[in-house]
Formats: sequence, C-alpha cells, structure tokens
Amino acid sequence: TRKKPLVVVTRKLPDVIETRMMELFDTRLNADDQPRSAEELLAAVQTADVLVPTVTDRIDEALIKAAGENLKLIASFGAGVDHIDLKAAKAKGITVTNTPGVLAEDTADMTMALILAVCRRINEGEQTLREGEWQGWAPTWMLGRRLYGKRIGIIGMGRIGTALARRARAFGLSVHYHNRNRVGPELEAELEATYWESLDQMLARMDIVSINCPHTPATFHILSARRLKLLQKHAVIVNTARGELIDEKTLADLLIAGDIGGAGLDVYEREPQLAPKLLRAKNTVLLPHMASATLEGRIDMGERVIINIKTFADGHKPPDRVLGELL
Ligand code: 8YV
Repeated sequence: TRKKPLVVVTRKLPDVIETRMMELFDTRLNADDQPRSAEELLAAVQTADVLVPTVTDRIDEALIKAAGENLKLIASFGAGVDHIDLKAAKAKGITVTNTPGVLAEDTADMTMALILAVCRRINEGEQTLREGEWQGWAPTWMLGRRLYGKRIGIIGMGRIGTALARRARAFGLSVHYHNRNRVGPELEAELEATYWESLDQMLARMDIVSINCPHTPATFHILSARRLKLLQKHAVIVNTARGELIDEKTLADLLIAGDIGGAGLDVYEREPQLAPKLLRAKNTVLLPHMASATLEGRIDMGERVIINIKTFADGHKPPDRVLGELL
C-alpha cells in the first residue's frame, strides 16, 4: 500500500472534515485556529506533501521557492486563489487546486442580502429601533429605493455571477453583465441578460453594480477611481468578491460625499483592516468577509479539498486544478 500523504492544514476546519482527513491522510491539524505565522508556514511547506491553506495564508514566491521536494500539491480551502503565487507554483511543478462551485449559492444569497440591506436600509432601521430612537411611523420616514424594475450590472458572469443573476431576476431586476467572454446564448436567454463589452458604458447606466470576478493582476482595481466616478449618483455598489477589485479609498470618499448611492461590502483591500472612512459612510452596509460562511458550505468546501487530495495521491489529475487562465 501507498504511504499516506503528509497533509498540513493551516486553519480549523469543520469537525467532520477534520475527522475524515485524519482517517484518509497523515494529517496535521491546526487546533487553536490562529493563522499560522510565517515561520510555521515555512516549516509546513518544507515538510508536507500537501498544504491546505486558506485565504488568510500568503503563499508567495519566496515561500514556494523555499518549499521542500515533497510538496507537490497546494489544495486551497476556498474559491479565490489570489493568495497563492500561481506562477511560482507552476515553475516548481506544484499543482494548485481550489473549491469552486460549492460556495456560489451561499455567496449569491449574501450578495442579494447586501443589495436588499442597502437599498431598503435594513441595518439603519434596526439600529434606530435598538437605540431607542424610533419616534413612530411617518409617511416619508426611512424611505429606501425599490428594487423591482431596476438594472443590475454584474461584473464577472461565472458561477457566483450566474447564481446572483437568477436571484436578481426573481426580484424583478433586469440583468446586465460584463465579462471577459460573452456567456452562451442559452444562459443569456434564460437570464434575459444584456452583455456589455464596454465596462465603462455599463457602469454609467446601472442602478446596482455587483462585482463577482476573481482578483488577478488583470482585475486589480477594475473599479478604479476613474470608473467609480462613472456611476450614477444613486447607484449602489456591492462587493462579495475581493477588496482589491475596488479602489477602496476613493469608494469611501464618494460614499461620504454622497456622489454614489450606497455600498454593501463583504471584502476589503487589507483585511481585517478597512479604509477608516468607510466606517463613517452612512449609506453603507459592512460585513466581515462572511458571504460564503454557512456550515453546509464549509463542509462542501472541505469535501472538495479531500477529493482533490485523494485523487492526486492516487496518481490522477485532481478535478479542481487551477489552470493558467487565471494568470
Ligand atoms: C472563504 C473566499 O472565506 O473562497 C473564497 O475565495 O473568500 C471565502 O469564501 C475563504 O475561501 C476561506 O478560505
């Protein structure tokens, strides 16, 4: 029988996943769930056959170069792989996998929740009540903006973008999107989606803009200061993808100046820090990177990680290989 691979996991995962991993592999867990220090990560890549990092671990070029001979697979627990230097991994012959698909529905739910929270002022209303400041009902008090009949522009029509588009349709929004490539005619027909080749032109016409693409060198600050200024004054922007996709400081300035309608954010450029000004923006709902955080989702993600490691250890190509197109 083949020797069990030595698998180092950087963060606490759901119990069922940890138990299964202990059965299948020679697994080293992280019991205290503190992020691994740089020294611990270095020790991990020097001894492990397989590393299971998460979004909080920086797997940069230096770390990959320092990896031992044994490290052949980085089976990341998460969809985004921008914390891993894919080029360096490729150069060293290390396979990288992620956990796509299984978090699309949960992330789309939370995106919709943010849209509703911002447009209908849910958090503001509840806060007023909890703080004892509710004076009673009045016809023109706490008015939000209607979703029905408005336009949503989705940047990135992948699995999450598509799941969001389906929900948006159910709320009576019309779907617009910008993507590297146009999606197939069947999906476009199902969503009655309008494709915008020009992101600039789309931005200038939307009521709501949701960003759902991966963060790569090509998409860093895709919503730059210049592009943010193309948005209509009432437009609402939602980000459940990656903070680096938006120029966060400019976004905060525009929100505070009232030059855009509002924002619902789950991710930030330098987590767990955020541009301090964002905290002062009233028309904004801020969540701490939790759009995919459901128990079911985390178990599904863990199962993808296990399938990827098992397939690889059995000498086959793992299903969720991250290929060069993200570079
Ligand atoms: C998770 C995420 O919090 O998957 C991603 O890309 O950002 C989030 O869903 C993260 O993956 C946990 O590693």
